[in-house]
Amino acid sequence: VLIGVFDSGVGGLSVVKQLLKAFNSDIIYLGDTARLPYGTKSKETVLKYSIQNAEFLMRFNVDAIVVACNTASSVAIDVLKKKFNLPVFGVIEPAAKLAAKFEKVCVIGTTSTIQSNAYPKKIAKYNKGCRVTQRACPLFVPLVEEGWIYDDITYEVAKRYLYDLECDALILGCTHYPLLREIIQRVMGVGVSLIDSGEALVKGLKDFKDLFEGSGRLNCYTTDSEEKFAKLGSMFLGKQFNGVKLVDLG
Ligand code: DGN
Repeated sequence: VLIGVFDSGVGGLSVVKQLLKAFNSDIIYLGDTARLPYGTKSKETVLKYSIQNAEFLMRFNVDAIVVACNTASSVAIDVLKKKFNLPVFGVIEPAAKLAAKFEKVCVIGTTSTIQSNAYPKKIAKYNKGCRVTQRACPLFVPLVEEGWIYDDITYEVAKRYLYDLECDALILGCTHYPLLREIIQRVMGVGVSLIDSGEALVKGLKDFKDLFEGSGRLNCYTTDSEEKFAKLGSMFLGKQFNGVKLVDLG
């Protein structure tokens, strides 16, 4: 059984890390680094890229596709589910379902994810009375990619974005944000539950064990520099890896 996973770049490897930990899945990963960031692009563009990414993964006869990117999940999941005749899993619904148990929820993500309203819509499906506040935090992505994870500047940026948010639970609605978990928790206070969208997705896959259990093989493809992918990627995966291949999606 082979799982295809894609993201706009290396961030989705934080989801791969969880999949390997929970199921030791066999994975083909595509990071579309040549065309990132998706978070600032239009819905139409992100949709087009998402379909191309899924078509690339289909070439490997994958048995399921995981959209490990919040931006792509928010705009493309329904189309992908209709277009491809296999199970397609995204990161929005599982996190929304967890968040719906709370009264006051905040969602942070890229500009496109927030503008799509994908999280509030899904949360309302599970709990109409839940009050949802959203905030785009676009600077978090480059800060993480710079490796400024435990940095005073990142802390100041987090304060600026989050200081006035009040909630019981906060969704980390972007692949990069779990790496800033400590700083975000410090700003929000210990009383706020942080929901990691990748972690929520993997928890929800317990019912699909047969599909996801494997022997932990990971093959990565990138649409831009292999070196950069490997270097940045190891930060998200939590370990070194080699054998990244370059692919041209046209
Ligand atoms: N992977 C994207 C997301 O989860 O929304 C973040 C990276 C980006 O495209 N800006």
